[in-house]
Amino acid sequence: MPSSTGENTLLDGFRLVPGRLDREAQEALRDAIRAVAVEAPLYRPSMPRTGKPFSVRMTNCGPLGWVSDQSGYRYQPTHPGTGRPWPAIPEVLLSLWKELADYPHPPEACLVNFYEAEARMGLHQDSDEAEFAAPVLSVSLGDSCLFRIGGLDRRDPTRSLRLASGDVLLLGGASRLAFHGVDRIYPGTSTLLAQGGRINLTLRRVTKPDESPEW
Ligand code: MD3
Ligand code: FE
Repeated sequence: MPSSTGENTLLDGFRLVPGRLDREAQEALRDAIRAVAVEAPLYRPSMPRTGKPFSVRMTNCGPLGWVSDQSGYRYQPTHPGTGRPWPAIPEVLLSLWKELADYPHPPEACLVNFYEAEARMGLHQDSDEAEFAAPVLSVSLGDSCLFRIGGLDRRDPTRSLRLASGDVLLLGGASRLAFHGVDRIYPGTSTLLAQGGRINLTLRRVTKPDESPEW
């Protein structure tokens, strides 16, 4: 049965785990992501067609990374600026996936989104992957945000939720293809990042697994 947490109904497969990471775990993950961003610097993607810059800066870790530029959205094995392979996904994220994803293969991409105070992410669907049987697992770090999630049609009603540092969100089942976005950042709501801002990490399976071993 779909869960109902307010005025509207959330799609089946949506699960919020508030405060899953304590402060110490958040600090360790922050430091691991800082190391990722040294090897694979944050860059500002642009919109397909228009070339309009995103307000969010991004990087990736894992065998594949999600990129967007004037020619379109895609997954690729290398950083668009350096041409080098993306760094490995930190172990702590792989263990969260094993614990929570209920999916027998590892994630292939971890998109790192960095939001400054004014950054936003418009309502969209995540549909550039070939495998939708796996959930998306998201971890929030730093300042809180106002997250919005709707249904499978852009015009469906939406619900707004505040996501805080250490929260983990799972989008499986029907919710995997729900429209969602980030309406605003609440500056000064966390001390995790000395300069402020919000980091969101999303783990994804991109390709359909073949007959090879499960891990
Ligand atoms: C619901 N990121 O990277 S995380 C994205 O906070 C993205 O940076 C937002 O949307 C962020 O694509 C939201 C939560 C999230 C991630 C993936 C989803 C929610 C989702 C996929 C399907 C439905
Ligand atoms: Fe998304």
